[in-house]
Parts: sequence; C-alpha cells; structure tokens
Amino acid sequence: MGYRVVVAGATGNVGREMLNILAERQFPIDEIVALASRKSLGTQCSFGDKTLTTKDLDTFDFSGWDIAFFAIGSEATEKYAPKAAKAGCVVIDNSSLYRYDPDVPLVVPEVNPEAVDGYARKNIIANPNCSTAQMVVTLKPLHDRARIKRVVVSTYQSVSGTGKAAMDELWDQTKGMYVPGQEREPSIYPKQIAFNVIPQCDKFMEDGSTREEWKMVAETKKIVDPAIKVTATCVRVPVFVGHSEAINIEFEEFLDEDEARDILRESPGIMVIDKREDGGYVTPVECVGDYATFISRIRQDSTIDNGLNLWCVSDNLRKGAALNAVQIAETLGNRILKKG
Ligand code: 11C
Repeated sequence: MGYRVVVAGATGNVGREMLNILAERQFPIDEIVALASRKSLGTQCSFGDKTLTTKDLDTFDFSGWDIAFFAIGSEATEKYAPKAAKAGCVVIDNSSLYRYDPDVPLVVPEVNPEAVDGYARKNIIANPNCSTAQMVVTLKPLHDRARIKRVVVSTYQSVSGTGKAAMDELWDQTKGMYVPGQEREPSIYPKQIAFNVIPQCDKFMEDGSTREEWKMVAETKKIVDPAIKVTATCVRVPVFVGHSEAINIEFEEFLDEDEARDILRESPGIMVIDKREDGGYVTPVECVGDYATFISRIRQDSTIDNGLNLWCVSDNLRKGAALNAVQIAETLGNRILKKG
C-alpha cells in the first residue's frame, strides 16, 4: 500500500523535477495528482512512463490525501497550505514562507532527519533554499568532527533558481548578442545576465545584504547549529542549472585537509572529486541531473589557525529543491507515516 500524493505547481521547474524524482526513486504511491494554477490548467506533465493532466489547485479538495509537495511560491502557499494541512494532508513546502516558523521543521534529511518528528504542530514541513541545502550537507559532518565557528561563502547561482522565465532571458540574451534585431533588454534580472555576473540574488534588505544571503545565514543556524556564524555573498551567473559555492570554514579545532576529505567521502549525499590537476574538480554542467552534492578543491586555509577552503556544486533543482523534498517525504514515511 502506498500514499496518495499531490504535487502542486507541477508545471514549474521544481514541480516537474518533483514528479521525475518521485518516479525515479519509486516512492510508494497509490494515487498521484498534479495541480497547477488556472493559467496552466490542462497542461500535461510526465510522471515516469505516465502522463498527468494538471487539475485546478484553487478548487482541489485535499481531504484523504496523505502528502502534498508544494512548489508554488510563498503567496500561493499562504493561501493553500493551511487548507491542505487542515484537511489532514502533510505539506512539504518549497517556498520560504514557513522556513523560519519555530513550529515548522526545516529539514535536510542528511543533517537533521529527526526534525521531521515535529511535523504535526502545523502539518507542514519546510524545504530549505537551494544554496543552503548543498552547504549544510557539506558543513554537518565537518561540524560534528571539529565544531565550526564561522563560514564565509560566495555563491555562483544558476538562473534556474529564479525560474523558467529567467532561463529564457539568459537564452534569448545570449542569442541576441549575435543576431542583429534580436537583442533582449534585462527584464527578469536588473542587469544583463548573458556574459555577465550579477551580485544580487533576491531583494535587498535594510542592512545591505540580499534576502538570499540572509536565508543562508538563518537556515544554516536552524538546520545545523545556531552557534555557527555565516556571512554570504550571493551572485547570479550565466549558468542554466547547478549552483556553485566557494566556502571558507573556520573551526574550533584543527582539521587536516586529508581528514576532511576522508570525512566528506564517507558522508551521506556527498561525492568528493578532488584531484590536484587540471580539471580535477566538478563544475555545474557536470552535476545536472545528479543527486549528490559534489565537493572539490579541499585545502587548508593557512591565513587562520583552523581553516579550510572548499568548492561545492549541486543541481539546485534536485538537492536544492525537489530531491530534498522527496527525501523529506521518505524520512517522514520511514519514521512516522509508515506505508508501502
Ligand atoms: C535562487 N536560491 O537561486 C534561489 C531560489 O527561497 O527557495 C530558491 C528560493 C527559495 O534564486
């Protein structure tokens, strides 16, 4: 016996990946429904070798459904998640709406699987921001060994994190550089993204940081340890899929680079590819479609007592969103809602 599963936002970048990953991982499903907003109603979505036709999120009755994956943005989540939760359906939400709510667990199953046990307070579990997910999978095993004091992270984030329209903008702007008359002005991003980098992901906050940077700080504290200090600079780069991060970590205790490499090799969700030679590291185009968070360039930071530098790359639509959401459902299933 399996679950009755809802995917809301099934036509977006993340919703489509959720359907792919549920099928790939053979999540135990008795019945599945794909929901979309009115403007995408009737769109067809692939689920393994089946095709689902989207139904209307606005009129959907969540009663009798076990788990709903939400990939619909904060505004729509605010409207529909309480409705689903009240009907007894556990919402696994990809938006940022509930992440900082003390009554909602924020879960990365390799890091804090036990947190799902608190799901019943609101019947909602939050999925983290993509740049946080890959970073905390990396930090947790190192923190367990040598206690992290401070993290300095710079991100190189792909346009798929913004959505399909941003992918189109990069594509069209790139073409427009070569084809006279097809130039495209920035509309999704505040500046040109093709052949450029933009030091702004999400909106600015009062202190001069962006919301994306703030999320990396707040979410790392909630998921791993409130004592860890994080400072982030988040940058959008002209890459379609795959977020990269240069991470500098300061520990309480000395941690040798070889030991760090061994620890990461043994850690769940991580693949270490770290050869000190040309090309002996992973780049975003190589991580697309994969489940792992890839770690390369592990090396001592000799400018501080207990420091390491490393390079971290992951498919932001998978570990950063859809895969993590499905792993949360698997964890919930194994620990609590046993079926299948
Ligand atoms: C980006 N990380 O790349 C964002 C996308 O809070 O879930 C995901 C935003 C979020 O722009």
